[in-house]
This record gives sequence, C-alpha cells and structure tokens, in this order.
Amino acid sequence: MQDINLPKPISFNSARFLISASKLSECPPDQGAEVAFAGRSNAGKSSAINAITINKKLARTSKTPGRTRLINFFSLNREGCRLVDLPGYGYAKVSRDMKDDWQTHLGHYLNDRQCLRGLVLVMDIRHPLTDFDQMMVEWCEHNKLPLMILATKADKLKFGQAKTTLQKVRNALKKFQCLEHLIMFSATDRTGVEEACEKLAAWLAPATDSTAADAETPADSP
Ligand SMILES: Nc1nc2c(ncn2[C@@H]2O[C@H](COP(=O)(O)OP(=O)(O)OP(=O)(O)O)[C@@H](O)[C@H]2O)c(=O)[nH]1
Ligand SMILES: [Mg+2]
Repeated sequence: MQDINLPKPISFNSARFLISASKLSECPPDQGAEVAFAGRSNAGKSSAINAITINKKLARTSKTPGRTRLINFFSLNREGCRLVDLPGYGYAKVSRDMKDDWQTHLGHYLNDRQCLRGLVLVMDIRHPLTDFDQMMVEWCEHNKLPLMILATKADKLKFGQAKTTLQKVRNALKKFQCLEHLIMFSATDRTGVEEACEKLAAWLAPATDSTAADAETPADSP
C-alpha cells in the first residue's frame, strides 16, 4: 500500500545546471538538501555527476586538471535538492594565490553550509587516499557528516586489482564512523552508478518534508 505522504522519487536524470559560485555569498540560499562531490583535481568528480545524472553534458569534464574552478550547483526534480560539483583540490599548475583562494572558498562552503547532507569523495582507484583525501575524511568525521567514497576509474584496473584496492581503503578507514558507503565506480562503464544513486537518494530524502529538514538543521554550525 502506498503511503500518501511519500514524495515522488528523485530522478537524477532531472538534474539541471542552476548556478556557479566563486564564493559562499554567491551560493543559492542555504535551504533544502545538498550533496557535494569533492576530490582531487582530475579524479573524476564531474564525470561521476554526469554518470549519475545520465547526462554527459551536465558538468564539464576535461583531461586538463583544474577544469572545475567554481562551485557548480545542479537542481533536481525534488524542490530544494541539489548536487554540487566542487573545485578539485591539489591542482599544481595554478598560482599559489589562486590555490589559496579556492581552498578558502571551499573551506567556507564546507564549514558553513547547513544544508549539506553528505559528502561524496571521489578518488581515482589507482591513487587512493591522498593526503587531501585523508584530510577530507577527517573533516567529515569531525563534523559528523556522512561520507560516501567513489573509487572511480575502476575500468582502468582488472576487477581483482580493483577489489583489492577497495579492501585496502576499507581497512585503512575502518575507524571512521562517517564512512557510510565505499563504492567501486566507473563513469565509463557505469560500475557502481546504481548503488551511488540509491544512497544519494536516501541522503537527500529527508529534505522532502521542509519541516523535517528544518528540524534537522542544528542551531549552531559546528
Ligand atoms: N577511464 C575512465 N576515465 C574517467 C572516468 N572518470 C573520469 N575520467 C576521465 O578523467 C578525466 C578527468 O575527469 P573529470 O570528471 O573532468 O575530473 P574532475 O575531478 O571533475 O576534475 P577537475 O574539475 O579538474 O577537478 C577526464 O579525461 C575523464 O574523461 C572513469 O570512470 N573512467
Ligand atoms: Mg570537474
């Protein structure tokens, strides 16, 4: 029997570009529910968003690291729900000032955004757990923010190798309670896409009821 209060399911294919922000003040109002994709430059964040939304043209991807320099917001078919493509970290070829600038804005977003429901950390399965990745995991743990890791570009490894790497990552992170999902992923052959969609929809679900979303918002930011 269908619960009459059940909202329509999120369709990730409904994602549409909403706005780009270079700083916190340019972001959409801090309401509803967002899930942000973070990770090293060139790890495959934008490609993961495109695979999840089944829209190759949604987030711009590039062979050149540092393609995504702004915080890009994508709206979904459920009001107030958004996916967020964050600028990659660790891009070496930009000036130090510019790098500091990005990291400051990224830091502001991560620290201040009340509507953030979870973080998707995208890492290249061939180079997992860089220093920055570890920092992000620790940041999620400290802020009690649910974490999903997409070990992407799995198509670049043999299945056995990919499995072994995943197990190593799992072992390395077993003390972290924030880690809710660790998924072998490939934007190219769509490994793990369905699982990621399912978990993302669950994270975004509470925002369907605005009172529930409000009730969940802590009075003070961490
Ligand atoms: N083989 C393979 N290549 C991938 C996959 N995901 C991304 N790529 C490639 O990796 C490169 C970087 O992908 P992006 O999605 O632009 O990476 P990004 O993390 O958004 O990069 P920045 O915006 O620079 O931070 C592109 O050439 C993609 O085609 C994957 O699952 N498999
Ligand atoms: Mg990108």
